[in-house]
Amino acid sequence: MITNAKLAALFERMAQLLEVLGENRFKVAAFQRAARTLDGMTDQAHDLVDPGNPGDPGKPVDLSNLTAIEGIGKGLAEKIVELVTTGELQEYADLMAKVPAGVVDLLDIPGLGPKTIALFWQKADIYSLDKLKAALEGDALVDLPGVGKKKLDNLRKSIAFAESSGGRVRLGQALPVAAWFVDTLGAMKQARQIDCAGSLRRGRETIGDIDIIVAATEKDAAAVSDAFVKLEPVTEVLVHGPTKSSVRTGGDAGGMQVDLRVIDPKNYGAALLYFTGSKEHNIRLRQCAIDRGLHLNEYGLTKQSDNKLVAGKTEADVYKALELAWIPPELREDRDELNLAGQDKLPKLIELAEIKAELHAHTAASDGHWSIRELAHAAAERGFHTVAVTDHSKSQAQANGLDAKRLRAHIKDIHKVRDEMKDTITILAGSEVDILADGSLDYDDDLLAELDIVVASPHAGLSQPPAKATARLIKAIENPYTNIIGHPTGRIINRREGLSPDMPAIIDAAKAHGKTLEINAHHLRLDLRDIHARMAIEAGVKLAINTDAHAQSNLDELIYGILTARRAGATKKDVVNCMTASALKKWLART
Ligand code: DGT
Ligand code: CA
Ligand code: CA
Ligand code: ZN
Repeated sequence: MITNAKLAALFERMAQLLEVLGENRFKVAAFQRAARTLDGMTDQAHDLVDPGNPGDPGKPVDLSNLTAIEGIGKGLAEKIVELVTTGELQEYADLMAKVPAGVVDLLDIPGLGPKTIALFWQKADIYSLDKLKAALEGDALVDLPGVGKKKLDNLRKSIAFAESSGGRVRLGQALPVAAWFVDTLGAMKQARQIDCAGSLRRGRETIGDIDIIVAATEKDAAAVSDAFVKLEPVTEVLVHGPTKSSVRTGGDAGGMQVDLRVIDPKNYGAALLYFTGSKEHNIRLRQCAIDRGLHLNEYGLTKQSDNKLVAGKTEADVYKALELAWIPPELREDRDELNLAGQDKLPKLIELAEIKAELHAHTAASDGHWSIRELAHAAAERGFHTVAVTDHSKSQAQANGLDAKRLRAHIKDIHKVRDEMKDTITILAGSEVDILADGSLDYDDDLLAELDIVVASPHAGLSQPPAKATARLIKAIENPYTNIIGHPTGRIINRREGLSPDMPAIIDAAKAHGKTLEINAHHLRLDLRDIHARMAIEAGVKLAINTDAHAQSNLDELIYGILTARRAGATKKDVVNCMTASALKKWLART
């Protein structure tokens, strides 16, 4: 099925291509608007397509369900129908054919827009990343209109940063692909058990490759492997054997390697343990086995004396035979988990279902795609008792941030819905207030005082030096109206480094002032990152886990924030979103 997200990505890409080609800006804007609308829609456009009339193929397709969507005219509706019914779009193929493939690659470089790409292509004959990198070795491009020294410096930095990701993909890209493979193969009757392993199971923010482990008997192994290498997203088969296969994916699951291992059911737990890693955790475990006169490998735990199998069917069996509690995958990084497991003192890690409040979300008042009511209903459907409406502040002009007057009107609107829905969910009137470059907040104190909750976040000035960043964030923490520091560094995974403040100093300040640091669950952010969240917990600082939802689909990203928090060793006591409604209310009144 073509999801709204796929349609939106395609229209966004078409807008970029049109811009590169210097086409009419109204046409560009129409594609951009359609992309935004589709991205924020609750219904799937796919379901609104008229299936046609097979008995009468000449009968025109009814577009009215699609054209009823704001921002979708007849032309765009026809394109959606073409995509949904044929899986392709001729106009997209035509546009792609007009632009060299290397130029399309340039669109993926962060901070490099279509207009500049067009300029480089037309005026400097640059139509690939290699050519761009060569040109950036000197300052030749500085003479092009609108291209200053600073812009070129930024471009050099962002190319270097993107390349330093070393082909690792974000957790948020890999997890849905892995889940699809697990579901699809798991449906085979030969697959007795199936799990993700590797860094994905450990919830790391980026993934080198996807590892999948499946249990099947020896006679069924080949059937599972054969099915795997023939699955639709597979574009290249790197290895194909009955017990180990490895493929590369294309299309929406673009450019990922997936390793599959087929394991005899009696060794399944040992294999899952081994291939979940981390490698460092495995090495510790093996030493632990040796100390007990045992031997551990991917087939099981055996006695050194007579090679007899002691454990192997489940992970818990193996840990138990080593006198350890079962260790959650997110903690298997060779920190202190073996010690804690030996003393049965592992933290009871937070779970998705323990989150009862969303404290950072946007509506159409700024750059969200939904109303206060829609947000509140979606939060209530997830079983939340509280939701905070936190639209952007005035400095975020490109995100339609609210000035004082609009915020006051917005607070009134929020209160209206709050009163209307008071039996369903508690709605807080808040704001995501910009932390300006000097650490002051984007609204005056008297206005901040009218809000129930303040999430203070850095958005601009993210390349300032560490000492400035530290002073900036500490000043925001000291502001008496601040409740939560939102995405404290502003980093974007694989794309933007963000601020590099002195984290221990930030954590000290948060502790001293009783303030909370956010793990922003958006798959591009995961900010605080795991190691910093761990430092915060160890210092006794509370965390918030928020989705920063701009639309319904963002709420599903909460899982990435949870995985990050689990890697930090967080329990529900460490996370303000797990508080009861009354405790949360008290907390907000106090801070
Ligand atoms: P990635 O894919 O780079 O994000 O990280 P992982 O942890 O998924 O690593 P990967 O895919 O190379 O291997 C999966 C697991 O298999 C790894 O976490 C631990 C285990 N493993 C792989 N190679 C070795 C090894 O040489 N020694 C040990 N002890 N374990 C290994
Ligand atoms: Ca892996
Ligand atoms: Ca692997
Ligand atoms: Zn936000």
